[in-house]
Amino acid sequence: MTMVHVFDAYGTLLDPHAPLRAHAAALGPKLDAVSAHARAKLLEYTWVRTLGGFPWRDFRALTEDGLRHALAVHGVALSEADIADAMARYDALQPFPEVPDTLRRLRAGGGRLAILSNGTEGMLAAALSASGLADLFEAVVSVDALARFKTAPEVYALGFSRLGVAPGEVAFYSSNRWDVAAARNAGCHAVWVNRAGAVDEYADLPPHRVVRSLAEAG
Ligand code: LAC
Repeated sequence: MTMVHVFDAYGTLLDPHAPLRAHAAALGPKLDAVSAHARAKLLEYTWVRTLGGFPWRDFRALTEDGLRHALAVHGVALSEADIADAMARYDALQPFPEVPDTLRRLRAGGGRLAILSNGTEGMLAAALSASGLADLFEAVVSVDALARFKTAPEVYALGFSRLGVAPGEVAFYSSNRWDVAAARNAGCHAVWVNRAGAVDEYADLPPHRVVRSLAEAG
């Protein structure tokens, strides 16, 4: 059976911390804390809003909500122009260093590649175009069509139906351990891209495989 390689986008293929690194001078020593807080809040908003059935607010809007909360909590003043600049940079995120070669290798071997992401269709299209990776994927599936975020099972099911495959035919790669747990729960071959050497969790839904870099994929 030929597996279809399905990737999470932010944090797995694309580095989501670059937009704030571009404002390192203004953020000073709080850069890492602000960026981590912004990402954590973004994810919390996706889970809470999906769980509660809140009115739809897409990933771009929640990214900005998380950023503004992080700046307020850490007492950092970033001008409106700088916030707009940081948000624009989410449309030009670059892949982690090993990603382009890995994807090309998988494609050259006849692999089918796709993305399943919380990102909006617009954000994903822009970032993939900016990084020159767009042509490598047969499908880029955004949650926009569902108006629900991961870890809702419908999100993973949307990926399977768009690709016309059974869950067991999907190798799903994510750097987010919670996303790996959800993919495993949905029936995928789940691969945790643990670049940071994070401590394992969700012991009842273990990854089938753990890699330290996407270069080990395949
Ligand atoms: C995504 C986020 C969760 O791309 O990283 O879906």
